[in-house]
Amino acid sequence: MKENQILQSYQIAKERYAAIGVDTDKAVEQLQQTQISLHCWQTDDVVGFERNEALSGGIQTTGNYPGRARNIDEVRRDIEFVKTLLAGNHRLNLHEIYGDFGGHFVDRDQVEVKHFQSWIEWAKENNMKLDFNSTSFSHPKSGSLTLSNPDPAIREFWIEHTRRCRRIADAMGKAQGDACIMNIWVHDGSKDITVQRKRYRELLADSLDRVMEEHLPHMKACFEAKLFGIGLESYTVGSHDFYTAYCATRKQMYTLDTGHYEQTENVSDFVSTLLMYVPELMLHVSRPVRWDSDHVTIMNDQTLDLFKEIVRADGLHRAHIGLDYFDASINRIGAYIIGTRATQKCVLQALLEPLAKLREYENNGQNFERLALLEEAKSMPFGAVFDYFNLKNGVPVGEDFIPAIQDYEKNVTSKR
Ligand code: RNT
Ligand code: ZN
Repeated sequence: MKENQILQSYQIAKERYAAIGVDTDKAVEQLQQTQISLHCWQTDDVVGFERNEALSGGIQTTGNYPGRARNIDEVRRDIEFVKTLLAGNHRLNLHEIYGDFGGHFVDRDQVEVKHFQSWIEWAKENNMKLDFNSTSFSHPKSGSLTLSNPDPAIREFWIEHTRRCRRIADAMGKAQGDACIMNIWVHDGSKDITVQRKRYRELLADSLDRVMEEHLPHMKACFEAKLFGIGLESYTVGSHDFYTAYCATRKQMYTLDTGHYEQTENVSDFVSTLLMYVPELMLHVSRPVRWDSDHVTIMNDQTLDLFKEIVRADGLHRAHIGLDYFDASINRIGAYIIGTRATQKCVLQALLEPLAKLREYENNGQNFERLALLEEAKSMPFGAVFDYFNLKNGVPVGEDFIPAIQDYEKNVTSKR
């Protein structure tokens, strides 16, 4: 598309939105400030650099599209390229298994800040802030229970791991002058019926309390709830109700992964309650197809509703946005861009909602008018605003990112 066409379209869109009380310049500026935490594990199908073994622990990738990043340099190169195609300034979300272990085996209870020093430096050079995750899966001691394991030796191993990860996150946060958000997700659960549901939940709460004992001011922990894991279908220790109660009583951040709900549930309805009782939200924006399948995020009703609900609840400043999907069946860099752009499109549409007018109608009992405006808002020219946002940032507009990714595939990933 020609630059002047994009600018003209934006002017027309701006006037249309202004007529329903929406300031598009303001929405573009808010979108500019909205950072998305890019999940490093999209580059290599959640393998990491620890053992180069297959993924285990309730999650799975499917597909073997060529070009997977095989080492730290390839992961970095891919992310540097991804950055060039995205408007805005984003973060990088690392898992512990992506440490710079220098060719040595470093077990999870031995990991230290030094294993992430080169990431801290790389992030600084690339003007990216880091987020972090402890890694409880893909390990001989993972089994079906980690932090909630009744075996003291195994439980202590994972407590030590998670404590060390908090210290690493704190060092990252300190270096970047902005809190590093560390996600704690453990797959703990049971394949078949268990008669000791409460016992494992008590153990998990106790382990987490112990993990959180140390005062670390440059990091924030968040706790990810889940419905079930593959091979752990009957019971999940860290269920939604468990973590809602845990985060509410401990005043901690809750991680809402859009893949972790029943397919017929309206995930966005959880937002307002959570925002009342937990300090902040971490979002793992994903796409479940039939189950928690971690398909590439797209601009669908579920993702749109999620961000609309956050904006309607005046909660955008209390929500941290991260991506969490891993599709190994298509170009992985392309998957990154599709998912990030889709998330931005949803955030933008939420910001462009004529909320003041809608609230006014609702307060006056004008329910026909509310529904009519909600319907009309759906076909407003948000695409022109999104194109302008990308143009302004000097990144490809519309489908122009496709050839850029094809070139990168030709010159880089296909040679791996
Ligand atoms: C798994 C969780 C978790 C992981 C990442 C790799 O169901 O969603 O967030 O996807 O930690
Ligand atoms: Zn997740």
